This record gives sequence, C-alpha cells and structure tokens, in this order.
Amino acid sequence: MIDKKMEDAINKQINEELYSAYLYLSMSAWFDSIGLKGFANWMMVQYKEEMEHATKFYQYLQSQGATIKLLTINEPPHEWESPLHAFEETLKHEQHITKCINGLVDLAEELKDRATYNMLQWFINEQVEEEENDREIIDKLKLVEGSKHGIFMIDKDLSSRQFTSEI
Ligand code: OFO
Repeated sequence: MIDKKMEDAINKQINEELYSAYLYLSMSAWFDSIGLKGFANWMMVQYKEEMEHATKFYQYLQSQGATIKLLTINEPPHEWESPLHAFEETLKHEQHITKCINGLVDLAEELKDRATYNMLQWFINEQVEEEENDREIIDKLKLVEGSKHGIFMIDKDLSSRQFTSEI
C-alpha cells in the first residue's frame, strides 16, 4: 500500500533515471565519435547503471501494487565542448538527481512511509558514490589541462570500467 503522492513521485523519478540513462548514452556516442573509446566505455557502463536505477524504482512500485506510468523522456544534448565539459555536466546532473532523491526521502518522512524510506537508503549511498566518481575524473581532467597525452592516459584508465548488475 503506497500513498498516491509517493506513487506519482516515484513514477517521476523513473523518468529522471531514464533521462540520466539517455544522457549518458548520448555522451558515450559522442566520446566514441571523437575517438575516446575508454570515456565511451565509462559512459556506457553509466548508462547501464541508470537503466538499473529506473528498474529498481519500477520493481519497487510493482511490489507495492502501485500503478506504473512511463512519461516522456526529454532529448539529451548530443555534443559537448570537451571531455571536461561533459564531466562537469555529468556532475551537475548528478547533483540534480541527489536533490530529487532527497526530495523523495522528505516525502517518505512526511507520509511516514517507512518502506519507501528504507528502499531510498540505497539511492542515498549511490548518489554519494556517483558524485565522488565524477569529481575524481574532473580533477584528473583539470590536472592534465587538455593535454592530448594526459587525455589518452585517462582514456586508457576509463576503458577498464565494467558493469556489474546489482538487481
Ligand atoms: Fe546517476 O544515479 Fe541514477 O540517476
């Protein structure tokens, strides 16, 4: 049994997660188009993680016997000024997602919805990790100051990221 307000808010969050997936898939395509396969791989893994986040919320609504409503997904940008710009936009986006998750937690508290509050703790931790990952890559990109050699070193590093499902 879930409050309609929470049902609507989680349906909206499914859309946010699907947009995140769309954004990172678009970034993966852009990185690939400029020859940075390692960055493209990192974004492809991120895309898969976001699809999993959407699925987690979807399955949670199902487990509560709630109604799932899939909303329109906005078109993401298709190119960025530089790898640094793409990662700055990624961090900005994740900070937005953190606010959305915090908003859901506030609503769960207001509604005394303990089951949803509990489910959201995984997302709270995940957001800390995601913002930290983005900041680390931004720091590295700033250190190399756009040097081609530096970018290729980071690209090699990011090529090793692998997707592991958590659901
Ligand atoms: Fe990137 O954590 Fe979901 O959206």
